[in-house]
Amino acid sequence: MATVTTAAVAIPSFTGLKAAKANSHASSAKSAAAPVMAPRLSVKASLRNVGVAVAATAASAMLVSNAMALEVLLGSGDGSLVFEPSSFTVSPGEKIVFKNNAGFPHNVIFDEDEVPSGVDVSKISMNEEELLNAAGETFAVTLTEKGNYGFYCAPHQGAGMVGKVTVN
Ligand SMILES: [Cu+2]
Repeated sequence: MATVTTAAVAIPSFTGLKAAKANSHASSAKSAAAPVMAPRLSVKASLRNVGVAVAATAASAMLVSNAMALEVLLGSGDGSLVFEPSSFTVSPGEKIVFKNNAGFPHNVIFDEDEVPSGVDVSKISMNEEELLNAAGETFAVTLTEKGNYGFYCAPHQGAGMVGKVTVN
């Protein structure tokens, strides 16, 4: 919240200096060069301040989105065909991000026999034919219905690439 306040203060002051610079240009024809220099330096300094404020705001926004998402790796660090973690709990509405890590292609399919009643698996799964082929590719899903969900990777289900998530 403090960073937002900083940005709100810095940007209007920058705009004000820009206007001051324009005014000094208009009057510079009849005045000496020296008075024009001061506003120019001020504009540079305020530009730097705006840059810092914007960067700080972006960083705090990123922290917020990270706190709201759980990351699940597709393929473990040693190359095993598993979800990591393969069993976890999230809050209703918490974002789950499945991220390609090793042994791809992978995908994420929720098992229609292992979801709370009334949940449409086609709305929370990738298509069976759809695959994450490159490192770092992601599939994100948000589950709102409380209960236990089972999911698997279609190409590697037979190899044991299955997982469970509890929404509670
Ligand atoms: Cu897989």
